Amino acid sequence: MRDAVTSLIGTYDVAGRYFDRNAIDQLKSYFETGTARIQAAAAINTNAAAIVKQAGSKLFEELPELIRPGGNAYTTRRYAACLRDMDYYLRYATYALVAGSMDVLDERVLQGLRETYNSLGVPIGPTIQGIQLMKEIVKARVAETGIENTAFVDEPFDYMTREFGERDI
Ligand SMILES: CCC1=C(C)/C(=C/C2=NC(=C\c3[nH]c(/C=C4\NC(=O)[C@H](C)[C@H]4CC)c(C)c3CCC(=O)O)/C(CCC(=O)O)=C2C)NC1=O
Repeated sequence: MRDAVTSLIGTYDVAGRYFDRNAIDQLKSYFETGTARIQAAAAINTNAAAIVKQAGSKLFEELPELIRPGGNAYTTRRYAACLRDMDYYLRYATYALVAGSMDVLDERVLQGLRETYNSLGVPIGPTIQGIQLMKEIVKARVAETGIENTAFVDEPFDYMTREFGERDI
């Protein structure tokens, strides 16, 4: 698993090169945004259960067929599995935010996920909708902590959406 710094070192080491201007700019940006990223992760951590619950309620309000007989989140067991998955996405999003790298998502979350979902009939479109709902809730919470530009918060949620959605052709 890599973070922004170790990936950069990896790239330059393979080429046997010192950090150039481009690398220095990337490092600067990583450290300059460090406090905000940690603050965002802290805001998510203390509210994780509420964020998942809120996003779940909104998702089932928008797509009530999911929790009706025949829906994939119907029955208490599957409902709970769905919210647990949302919790996974949220927790790993915080790791990626802190790492400044999406690598952890590839390695721990996305690998093989589409196959698992397909084999269980878990619909990917609605899952992505749930991930996007969490993004909006998280951004609002992060904004409440006084961080003005919350654009960086989008990255892990959009990355999961893109990678997960893209492979579902
Ligand atoms: C940390 C990485 C990680 C992920 C991401 C993960 C996902 C994951 N979700 C699963 C199931 C599931 N996932 C869902 C999710 C949903 N159903 C819906 O209709 C909604 C759209 C959606 C919630 C948003 C459901 C309902 C199941 C249970 C399906 C079944 O057993 O029939 C399963 C099958 C095994 C199990 O039930 O535990 C896995 C492996 N596991 C992991 O270790």
